[in-house]
Amino acid sequence: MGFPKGFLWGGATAANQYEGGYLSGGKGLAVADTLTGGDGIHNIPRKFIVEMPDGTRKTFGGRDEIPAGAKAIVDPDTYYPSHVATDFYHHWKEDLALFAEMGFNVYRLSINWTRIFPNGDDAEPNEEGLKFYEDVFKECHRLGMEPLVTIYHFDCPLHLANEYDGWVSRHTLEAFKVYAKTILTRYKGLVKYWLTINEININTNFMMNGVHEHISNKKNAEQCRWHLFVGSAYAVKTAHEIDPENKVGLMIAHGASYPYSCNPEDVFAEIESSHEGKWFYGDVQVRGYYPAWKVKQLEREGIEIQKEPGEDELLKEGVVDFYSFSYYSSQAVAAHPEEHGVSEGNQTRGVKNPYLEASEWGWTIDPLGLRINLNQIYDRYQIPMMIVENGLGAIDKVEEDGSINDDYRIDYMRKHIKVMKDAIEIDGVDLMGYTPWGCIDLVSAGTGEMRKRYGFIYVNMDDDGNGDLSRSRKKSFYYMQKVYKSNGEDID
Ligand code: BGP
Repeated sequence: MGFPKGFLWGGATAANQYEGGYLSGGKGLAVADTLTGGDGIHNIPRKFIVEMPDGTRKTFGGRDEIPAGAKAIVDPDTYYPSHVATDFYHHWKEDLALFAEMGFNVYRLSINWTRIFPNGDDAEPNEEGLKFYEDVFKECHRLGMEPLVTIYHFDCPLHLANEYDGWVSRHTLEAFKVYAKTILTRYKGLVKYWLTINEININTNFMMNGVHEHISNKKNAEQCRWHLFVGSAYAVKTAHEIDPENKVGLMIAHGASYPYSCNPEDVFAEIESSHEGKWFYGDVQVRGYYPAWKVKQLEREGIEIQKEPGEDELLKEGVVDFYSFSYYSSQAVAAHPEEHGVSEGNQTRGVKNPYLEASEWGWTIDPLGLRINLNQIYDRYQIPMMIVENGLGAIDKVEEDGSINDDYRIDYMRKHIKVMKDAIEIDGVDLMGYTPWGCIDLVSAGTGEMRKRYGFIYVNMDDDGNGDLSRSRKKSFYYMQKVYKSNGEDID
């Protein structure tokens, strides 16, 4: 009963939101380094400052289209949260020790492509970058933690974005293959758990991937998706060739979604939305081919994806070993959404669900939705699953004595861990691990804020870059420690 022996307990971070050291050790610029902070509660988006083809400067919202030929830049007078972030680059030993103290036996982190290849497509990798992660992985092992490494987490090299339109271009795919093979080779024996492309379903076609015209140009968006799928399959296949011990997962933002009502129109709207938003990405990476509805859709819209010989086969050869996903909240879907209120989500929007409460950022809190997901995914694919992100983004208050009493976060974690246990014990799903998001405070991907904190460890840093970056344990730190050290037995 309960969580199986050897269950992977840990936490998750991403280089562009956590590492800082944005030019240290030979690192190059990534698109994320050109994104400012925003304000998620007041709907003020992150921004890009870009140089237009005629040499003038313009500012765009983080999800806007940027005209072809325009180049995102780092403006010396603007504050960019990723440049220091919460500075794992200079605090890694201290942070890894805290993770181990919390009881982690796995730690999910991403490798910053531009630390290894500063422009993304350089002829030789940067040894200083390779050595940095090697030291981190060795320290993880010394402390009893398996690294779980995301190869690509929202960090398209800026050079590839500006000069090649990012993942729309085959050049980016080819550069990614070299990058993936380089790290898979270098870290053989040090890393055995890998994730290919973070939240492949929501980052396929926005500027984070370097793609300029992503809304108006559907053909580009589909080509971008194809390149990401091929890149992911290549990474899986290569990982298996380099070391048959390697286990590789996909990474999908898999919020739960419900038809708004039992009106068949709402039910069908939900099917279409889930097809497009989630299952498409799972089907391709678990089964190795495009689902029938997508083939029909592409035909109907006259979109012909540019493929190289052997790529269809590669999708089949590079199917993943496990299904890993992020889960924060759920959404309702209606055939006529304009008749209902809006509900925010992890880079997505749905219809307001009257049965659920939401966080300060408008993300619903729905533990049972996680159990629904675990059942649906397992029913569909019958492969092991891992929850590689989950958690509550909230404003924390530091008391005069320095304590942070985040009972709201403990409550969120407890309810989600409870349904994981139910899904294992009662539903019989094969769940192999749990790495909640932002186990230590870091920059929000969606809003660029620091005050939207997920951590069990507090970092003294604010939205404007003030703070001494000191670390302290929140109340939730001790709660998670108790859960982890009891292998999920003690969750009350
Ligand atoms: C996912 C990303 C993470 C992370 C998280 C929380 O989209 O994989 O990078 O940031 O969600 O989202 P946010 O930071 O917008 O609150």
